[in-house]
Amino acid sequence: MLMTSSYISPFILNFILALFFQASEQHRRYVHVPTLMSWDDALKYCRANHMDLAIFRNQSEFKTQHYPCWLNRCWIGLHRDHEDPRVWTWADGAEVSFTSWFYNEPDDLTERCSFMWVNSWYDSDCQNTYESLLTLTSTCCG
Ligand SMILES: [Ca+2]
Repeated sequence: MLMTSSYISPFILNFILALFFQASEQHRRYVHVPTLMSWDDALKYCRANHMDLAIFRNQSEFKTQHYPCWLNRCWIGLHRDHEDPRVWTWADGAEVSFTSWFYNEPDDLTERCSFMWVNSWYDSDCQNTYESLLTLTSTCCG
């Protein structure tokens, strides 16, 4: 005989899911990958592992991430738009609402990818090989 005491109403379920997504939004997690790769290879590595190159929506998400990329440069998910290189977009297509460019950067329209070093971002040739900083996506790891 089936027990009905474990039944959760759709209303309660929606409430629980809303809390879960709110919690995961507040705790975006990042992973440092010390392997040297081009930007494209780094992105392929991310996608194969259900992650994305790092995305920062605001200062508070960014300021906790300086340490892993203090000694070495790390690719992040910011790249120039394919159609208009003056426009920057995140690897997942999200709108750019926060930036932390170094003084005088970005400085070259042919440098279509970006890396972070200490607490600043730089545009760079996508074929250069750097370490990477990844964002865990909602399909990965809770
Ligand atoms: Ca540059």
